[in-house]
Amino acid sequence: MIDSRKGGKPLGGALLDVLLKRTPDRRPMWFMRQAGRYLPEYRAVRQRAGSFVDLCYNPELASEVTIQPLRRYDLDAAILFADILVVPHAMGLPLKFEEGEGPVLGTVRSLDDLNALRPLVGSYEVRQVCETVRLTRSSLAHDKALIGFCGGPWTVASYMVAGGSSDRVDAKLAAFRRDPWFVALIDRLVVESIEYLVAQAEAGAQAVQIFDSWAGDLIGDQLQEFVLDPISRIVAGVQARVPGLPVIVFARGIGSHQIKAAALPGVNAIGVETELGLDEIDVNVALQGNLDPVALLAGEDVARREALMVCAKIPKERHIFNLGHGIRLGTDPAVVGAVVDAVRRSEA
Ligand code: 1CP
Repeated sequence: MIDSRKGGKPLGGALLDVLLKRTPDRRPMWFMRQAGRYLPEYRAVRQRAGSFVDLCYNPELASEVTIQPLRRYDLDAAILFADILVVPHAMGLPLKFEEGEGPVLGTVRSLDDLNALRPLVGSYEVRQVCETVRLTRSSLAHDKALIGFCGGPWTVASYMVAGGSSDRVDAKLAAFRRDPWFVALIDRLVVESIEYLVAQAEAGAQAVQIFDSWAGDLIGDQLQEFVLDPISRIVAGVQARVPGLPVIVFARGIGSHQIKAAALPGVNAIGVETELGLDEIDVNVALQGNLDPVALLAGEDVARREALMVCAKIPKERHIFNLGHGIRLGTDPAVVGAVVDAVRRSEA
C-alpha cells in the first residue's frame, strides 16, 4: 500500500516522503484537531449525526468530517475522525460526551474491572472506524496521506482510571505504587492498541500517530515504564505485522526526553510540544510541530509570523508543519487559512 505508485508519484505525497526520508516537493502540513467545532461545516454534520459518539461510528459522516479540512485548506494529510477513547469503548466501557464537560467513561480500578473488558477486535466500534478509513482513503487524492491513530497507553489509562478528564492524580498514584492492576491495564492497552492500529492500516491508513497527550505527567522510571516502553512495544508490534508502516509518536510535554522517544526503534517522527524549540533537539527522525495553538487566536498577523518562525528552525526535508497541540475551540478558520498560505508562499 505505502509503496504503490500512481501518476509516477508515491502514494501519500509530501507527508510520506518526509516520514520515509525521501525528498518532499513541499513542506508537509496538517493540524492536530483539524476537524472539529471551530469549522461551521463540522458543526452542521455533527448536528445531523446526533452525538459525538454517534458521529465517530457513522462511516459516511465521519469520513465527510475527516475530509472537510482538506477542502478548505491546502493540507497534505487527513486524520481519521474518531477519538482515543474508542479503544476503551470498544473493550466494553460505556462512553458518552456531555456537552461542554468532556468525556464520561466507565472506570477500571481493579483486576476484576480489567478482566471484565473484552478484546476490541471484531467489535462494532472498530468495524465502523475501519469502514471510515476505507471510505476516506477511496475518496482522498493520491497525494494526500491518511493518518490513523490511537492514544498512548498512559493517556488512555488515565481516562479509564478517572472515568473521564482529570488531573490524572489517581493514575499517577497507581503508577508510583506499581499497582498490579495498573501495570496489567497498561499491558492490555499495548496489546489492544496494536490490534487497533493494524486494523486501521489494513483498511488504508498510510501512517499512524500515537497521541500520548499527558506523557509530560511522568518523569524518570515512571516515564520509561508507562510511556516510553509501552509506546515502543506498540511500534514494534504494529511494524511486525505491517512492515514499514510509518509511526509518529506524540508524547506531549516530555521536553528533553523527546530524544528518547525519537530513538525508539521504528519511530519515523516525533510530535513536539510548543514549549520545546524544534532547533533545541538533535535527533535522527523527522520533527512534527509545533506552532502554539494560542497563536491562532491572536489574529492573522501574529499567527503568520509565529508559523514562519517555526519553519525557519528546520528544513522542509525533516519537518511536518503542525501545532504543538490541537486547534482550540474559538479559532477563526480564516486564521488557519492564513497560516497555510504563509507557509506555502514562504517556499515559492
Ligand atoms: O464534537 C465535539 O465537539 C467533540 C470534540 C472532540 C473532537 C472533535 C473530541 C472530544 N474528540 C474529537 C476528535 C479527535 N480527538 C480526533 C480526530 C480529529 C482531528 O484531530 O482532527 C483526535 C485525533 C482526538 C484525540 C484525542 N481525544 C486526544 C489526544 C489529542 C489531544 O487533543 O490531546 C484526547 C486527549 C482526547 C480525549 C477527548 N476527546 C474529546 C474531549 C473533549 C476529550 C478530553 C480532552 C481533555 O481531557 O482535555
